[in-house]
Order: sequence, then C-alpha cells, then structure tokens
Amino acid sequence: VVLKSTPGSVDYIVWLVKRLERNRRISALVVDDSMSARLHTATLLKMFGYRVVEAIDGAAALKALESDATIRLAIIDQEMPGMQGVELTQRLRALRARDRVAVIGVSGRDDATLVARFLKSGANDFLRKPFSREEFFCRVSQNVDQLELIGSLQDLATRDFLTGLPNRRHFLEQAERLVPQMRAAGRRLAMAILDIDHFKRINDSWGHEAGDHALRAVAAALSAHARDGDHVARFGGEEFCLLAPDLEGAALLDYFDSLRQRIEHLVVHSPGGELRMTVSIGVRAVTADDDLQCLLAEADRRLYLAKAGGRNRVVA
Ligand code: GH3
Ligand code: MG
Ligand code: MG
Ligand code: MG
Ligand code: MG
Repeated sequence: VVLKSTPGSVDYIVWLVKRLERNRRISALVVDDSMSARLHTATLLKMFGYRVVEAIDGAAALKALESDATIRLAIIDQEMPGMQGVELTQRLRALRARDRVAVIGVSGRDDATLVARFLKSGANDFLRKPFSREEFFCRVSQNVDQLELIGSLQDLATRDFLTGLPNRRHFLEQAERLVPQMRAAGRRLAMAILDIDHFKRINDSWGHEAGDHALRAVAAALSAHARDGDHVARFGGEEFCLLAPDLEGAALLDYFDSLRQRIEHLVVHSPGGELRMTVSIGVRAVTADDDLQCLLAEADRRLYLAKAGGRNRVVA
C-alpha cells in the first residue's frame, strides 16, 4: 500500500478512507487470457476499493469499453490469443483519450522492445510480471491520481467559478464545432446573448454579494430552461450565452421569451433581502453564410436593440 503518512495515525486513516471512497467510483478493466493472472490482479484492485471489470481477450475488452463509461484504468496483458496487448492499447486509444483512461501494460516476457512499444501505442505505464504488491499499488495510484488531476485542471479551465456554468472559452470551442456541423446538416441553430438589466444598480443597492447570488440564480434558471443539446455559458460579467439547435419562427420566439419571463419571475433570496431582475436577450438564427463571429456579432447587435427598446425584452 502507498503510504502517505505513518500507518495507524489519524492522518493515514483519513487518507485511506478518502482513497477507498474515491476508488469505489472507478472501474478498472483487467485484460488477461490467464484466469489466474486475472484473478490475482482483480483481487489486488478490489483490496484497494476499485470496481473490477474482467476481459479474457482484446475483443471482450473493447466491448466492455464501449458500454462502460466508468472504466478509468485498463491493465492489459501482452501475450493473448487473437489480439495482443500493444494492439489492444492502440485500439483502446481510438475510443478513449489519455484524459479518460490510464493504461498499464503487463508482461512476463523478457523483451527489451516491449515497454517502448506499449508506451508508443498509448500506454501510460508498464508492469513486469511478477510484480510486487507495493509496485502494483504505486503504479495504479499514480496513474489514477494523474487522471484526477487532469480532470480537475480541465474543470478549472472550462468552468466559470462563480456559477459553475461552462465558461466563455469552452462555449466558443463547442460553438466553433457546432456551427459548421449544424449548417452542413441543414439544421437550424440559434445564438442568444442575455444581459441582466441594470445589474450595476443591483450591485450598488444590494451589495456585490447579492449581485453574485443573482448571477447564480440566472445561471440556474438558464440551465433549467436548456433542453438536451442546448449549450449555455457565462460569457462574462452579467452576460450569458445560449446556443439552441432546431428552433425557428414562433417556437424560437416562444422559447426565448419564456426564458425571459422565467427570469423576470425569479425571486433571489440574497443576504440583503429578496431581489428581482430582468434580462434583455438578442437572438440570431444561423443563416447559410453565417460563421460564429457573424452569429455573435448579430446576436450582440440585437441585444443592444433590446436594451435601446426599453430592456426586459427579446429581439430575434
Ligand atoms: P444594462 O442594462 O445596460 O446592461 O446595465 P448594467 O448595469 O447591467 O450594465 P453595466 O455594464 O454598466 O454593468 C454591469 C455590472 O456587472 C458592472 C460589474 O460590476 C458587474 N459585474 C460583473 N461581474 C460581476 C460579478 O461576478 N459579480 C457581481 N456582483 N457583479 C459583477
Ligand atoms: Mg497472456
Ligand atoms: Mg453587460
Ligand atoms: Mg447588464
Ligand atoms: Mg452594459
């Protein structure tokens, strides 16, 4: 077991309990044609709390990966009938990138090139059989810790800290892909920019903390309003974005106006008391030659028209 502090100390027990709790959410795929080797590895993993999925060959492993999104770790034997470990690793990587699944290659063969071949095929690490329990846990823990670190960095890079919504960068990346994709498929796509009306007044009269509450309330309303396939984001300050496919005509107007009303009817329980607010919304539906920049610029121009027209309204 990887020791972070003295076994038996309170620190150590707290660490171990947290670790076992985390591991219960992680499935490890053990791929080996030898039943006894599978059993040995599976037993070690279960000792540390991991859920285990076993596969007797490459084909079974790929099938398990396709149906089970909880698999974060794959321990892959090299010598197997049908598909060898290195080839399986390559095919696994086509399904799951390095930020999704860690791969550890395993072999008892004394083959000088094998470790390099595993690593070049997309494995993160290698274990030579027979391995000690300590080495096994060190390698498994380090690889799982690294995945977790990547996940939290991805979260920090793509989420807005205050509201938990996707941030501007993440939204633009998704939109950059979605706009041409929808246009090629001949589907409609509407870009909306929402801006809270007179938000400066909310901050000035209720305080910044109340303003933050209001921002979180709008974010929650936006998430609740969004359908499957819609993308929402905090675009910056008190501005939000919503990218909504397959809406046109009266349905489009109705969709955004009901969002406007939803926010108009929100009562935000802030430290200073109950506050209300309204939003203005500019909407642009994609046309044949719109790229993302045009779409945003036109939604923004319409937002300006909504503000100039008296606020608390949708201009589409
Ligand atoms: P308009 O109706 O024209 O949009 O007026 P407005 O007051 O909403 O617009 P303005 O751009 O003048 O003010 C936006 C305010 O939003 C100013 C800024 O301090 C505030 N703001 C931006 N980000 C945050 C935040 O994270 N928390 C809080 N509390 N306020 C924020
Ligand atoms: Mg084998
Ligand atoms: Mg603004
Ligand atoms: Mg505003
Ligand atoms: Mg403004």
